[in-house]
Amino acid sequence: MKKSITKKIVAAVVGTMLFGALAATTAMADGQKVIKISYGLVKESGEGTGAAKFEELIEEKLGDKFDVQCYSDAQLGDDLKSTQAVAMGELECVITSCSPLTGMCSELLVFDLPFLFPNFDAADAVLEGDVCSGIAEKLEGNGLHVLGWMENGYRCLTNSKKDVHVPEDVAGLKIRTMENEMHLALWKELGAVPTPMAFSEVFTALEQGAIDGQENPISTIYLNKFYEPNEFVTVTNHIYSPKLFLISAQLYNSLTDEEKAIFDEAGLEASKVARETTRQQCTDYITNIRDEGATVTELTDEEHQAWVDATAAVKDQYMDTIGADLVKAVEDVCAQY
Ligand code: KDG
Repeated sequence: MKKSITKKIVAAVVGTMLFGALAATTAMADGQKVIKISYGLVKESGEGTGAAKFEELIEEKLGDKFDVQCYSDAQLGDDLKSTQAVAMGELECVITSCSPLTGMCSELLVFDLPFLFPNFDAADAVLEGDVCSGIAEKLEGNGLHVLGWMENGYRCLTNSKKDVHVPEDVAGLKIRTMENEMHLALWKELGAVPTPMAFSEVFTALEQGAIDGQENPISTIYLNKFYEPNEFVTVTNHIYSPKLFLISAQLYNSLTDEEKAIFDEAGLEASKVARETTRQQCTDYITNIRDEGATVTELTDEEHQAWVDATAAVKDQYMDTIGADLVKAVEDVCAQY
């Protein structure tokens, strides 16, 4: 009898100690909310630099409440998977290409139109203007709050087969594309064989010869060493790709007004740093890629025009899907630069 009472007392004491430890641990976690940022490129990329800047700003101003953690190289999932997790409130933040999200928000297809943005000033004016405010409202309805617009950059072609100058040169080449209907349509229109796949699978597919080429900005081509399996690089600049820096709307709406303002301000500053970094890399890395022994072809004005002409039909094909008004609004801004 006496032993069983002793056992019960010991069990009660141990249970209380364990509960107290758990409560303390939970209290620590509650004291600092963890904010995980998922992105697909390497830490040295523009988006990696932007994510680190956001982490610095939030921990400087709200470090007692939030612990920002950045996860590169699609460690937490590729663009679409991570964005879906953020929309569901299962993940806090993501930096993603717009192209895989067009099923969620068809207006984003406007950024897949070839040769729409004549230069970076036009891109900045659109990304910071009313056009993107409308898209942000649509995304809010999908559970996603826009903290800022970062940048993938102007997309360029790489391949393992030939030095490409004009559209006819890509006939028959198996070109990896993002999982996006307009990208598929564009390369099919040019006579290539478009092959959609997630970004994280591209390097291996190139190495194994499952595909002949891919298209991404110069900064991505260099940082992900695509010039190794693809010795031919053509600076087509055929599409300007922005990126979205998103936070769960559920999490954002749980913040105080002061916290929201700090998050929004940090998001804008981090996105500006990210865009500046990507642009500088896209300029500097052309030389780096040549130094690695790859052939880098920069188009003549005549060759550039041939690409513009050869891709024009894709725009007509998607005008209704995107919305003629939205396309015109973007073109009107771009016409000023
Ligand atoms: O996760 C990486 C993507 O966001 C993007 O940077 C890569 O444009 C890209 C692509 O081709 O998938």
